[in-house]
Amino acid sequence: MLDRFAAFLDRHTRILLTTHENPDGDGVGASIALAAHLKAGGRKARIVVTPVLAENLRFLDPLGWIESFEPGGLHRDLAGWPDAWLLIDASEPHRMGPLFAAYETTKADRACLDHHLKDAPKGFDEEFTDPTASASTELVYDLLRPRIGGDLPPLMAQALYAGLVSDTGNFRHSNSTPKVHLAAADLIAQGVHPARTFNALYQTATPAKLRLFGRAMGGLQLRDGGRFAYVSVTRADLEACGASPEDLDELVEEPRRLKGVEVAALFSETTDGRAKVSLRSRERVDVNAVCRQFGGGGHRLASGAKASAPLETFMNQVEAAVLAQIHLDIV
Ligand SMILES: [Mn+2]
Repeated sequence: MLDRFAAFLDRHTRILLTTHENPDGDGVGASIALAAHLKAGGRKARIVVTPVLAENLRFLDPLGWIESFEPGGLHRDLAGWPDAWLLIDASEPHRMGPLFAAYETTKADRACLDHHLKDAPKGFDEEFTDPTASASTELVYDLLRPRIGGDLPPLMAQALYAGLVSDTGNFRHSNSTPKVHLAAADLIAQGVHPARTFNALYQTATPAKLRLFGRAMGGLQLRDGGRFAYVSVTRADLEACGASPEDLDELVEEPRRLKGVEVAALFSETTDGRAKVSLRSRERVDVNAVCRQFGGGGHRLASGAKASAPLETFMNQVEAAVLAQIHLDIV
C-alpha cells in the first residue's frame, strides 16, 4: 500500500493536503510531515484546514504553512490549484466540511490516506488505508523513515511524534502497539521532547475551564452501585464560570476515572437551548446502542446524542436507558 502511495505522490507536482474538519493532532502532524518531505523533494505542497488550526497545535507549524480555508477570499480558486488532492486522516470526502464544495469541482486526482475502520472509501480516484495503523502519522512515518534514513528534519520528527501521541491518547489507548512505541522511541532519539510535546498538546486549560470542572464535579452523581456516574452543566454554570461550550471538552473523562464505573456521562445545555449527552463506556457496555435510542450515535465506547427536551427530562430518560443497557451487557 505504501509503495502505491509513494508512486501516487511521485506522479504529481502540486499536492494539496487536507484533513477532516476541526483537525486533530494526527491529521495536522501527518500533513506537516508529508508536506516537509514533498517540499524537500522539490514538489509544491499546500495544507488547507477548516475552520482553523487549533491553538494547541500551532507549535507544529512554526513556518506558518497551514492555511485556514477562506472560500470567498484566498481560496476562491483552490480547486484549480492542485494536480493531486489528498485527504488525510479520513476516508469520507464529506468529512472535509466546507472544503467539500471545492473538492467536488477539482480536476485533480483525488486520494485519501487513513487508518480508520470503515466501509470501503468512496469518492476517490485512489485510496490508501490501513486500519491496523494506530494513526495517520504512523502511515506517514512508515512511508518516510526508510526513504530518509539518518537524521529526520526536526519539524518532521515533532509533527510525527505529536500525531502518534494524539491518536493513542498519549500511549494509553488499545492502539498503543509495540510498533507505535518503537516509532516514538526513534522520534525521541531524533530529538523530540516528550514532556514539551505533552505540555503543548494537553496542558492548555484556562482558569474558567478548571472552575467549570470543579463546579461540575461538585455535583457528581452515582447510580447503580457506582456503575453509572454523571455530571451535568447548565448554561448558567457556564456563565457563572465565564466558560464556553468548548471548555466542556474532556470533562466526561473525569467521572470515567472512578473505580468500578462502567458508564460515565456528561449532560449539558447547548447554546441553542437543547439538551446534550456525551457517554463513555469503560469496556463492556455499548453506549452507542443507548445514544441511537435518542437519534444520536458514535462508537461502542464513546457516543453522544442531543434532544429538544428540558435538561432534567432528558437526563431522566438517558439514565433509564443507560441502566437498562448496563443490565443487558453485564449479566
Ligand atoms: Mn487519526
